[in-house]
Amino acid sequence: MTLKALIFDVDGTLAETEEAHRAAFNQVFANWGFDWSWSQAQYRELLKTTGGKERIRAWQENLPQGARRLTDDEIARMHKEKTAIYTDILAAGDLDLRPGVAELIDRARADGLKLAVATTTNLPNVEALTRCCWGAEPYDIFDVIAAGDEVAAKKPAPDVFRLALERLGLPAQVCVAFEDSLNGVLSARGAGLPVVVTPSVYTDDQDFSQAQMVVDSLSELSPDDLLALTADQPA
Ligand code: XBP
Ligand code: MG
Repeated sequence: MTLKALIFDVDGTLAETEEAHRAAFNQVFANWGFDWSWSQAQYRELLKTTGGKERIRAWQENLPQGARRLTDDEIARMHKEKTAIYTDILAAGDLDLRPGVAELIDRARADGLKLAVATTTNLPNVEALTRCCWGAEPYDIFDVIAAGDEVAAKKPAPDVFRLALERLGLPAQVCVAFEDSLNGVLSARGAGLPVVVTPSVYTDDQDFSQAQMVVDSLSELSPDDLLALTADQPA
């Protein structure tokens, strides 16, 4: 099958964003008067729950009996504030794309491939990232974006990759997904996509045996590697 599109996860794949997310969560907790502060070791575990609202809910489940807990409405409000803090951090900071990302996207565009995003994070965070890393708006870089709460079930469910495929108007066999986490690999594979994994700082201990390819960085990926990935797919 001929390669037609590349579909990218955002956090951990395009850039190492999770430290900025963690800082934003801890800041919003402090703003709300909680003494919760997620360490890097705790966050590594918490990241296994995808989605910020879902992550806060999962955290609350393990609090001692009688501890103050947020309602779903409060979590939604808190998460909105967390998004504002995160986008401010990116606007003020100098986050870089991971090695090879910019070059792969430039090459794909020049070769006439479509580019898409399939992410658990929400659209304002994708905007913050493309502004910070490319100095451009998301739709200047990507043809299609499937994000956050647009789907009922977040990764590892296949919904967000299926939504990206639907918006691309393409079957999975002519696309390649890029991920950094096991939940992302399960989601992409569930949608029928071949997956290339670049493990990130928070996912480097995960099992990627279901991925078609695992590389330290996308600069290691040759055009022939990409073509081989779709050639292997059943018609
Ligand atoms: C990563 C996530 C996100 C971020 C936080 O998603 O699980 O939840 O950690 O973002 P992906 P939100 O790698 O699929 O982009 O707080 O906006 O959910
Ligand atoms: Mg990710």
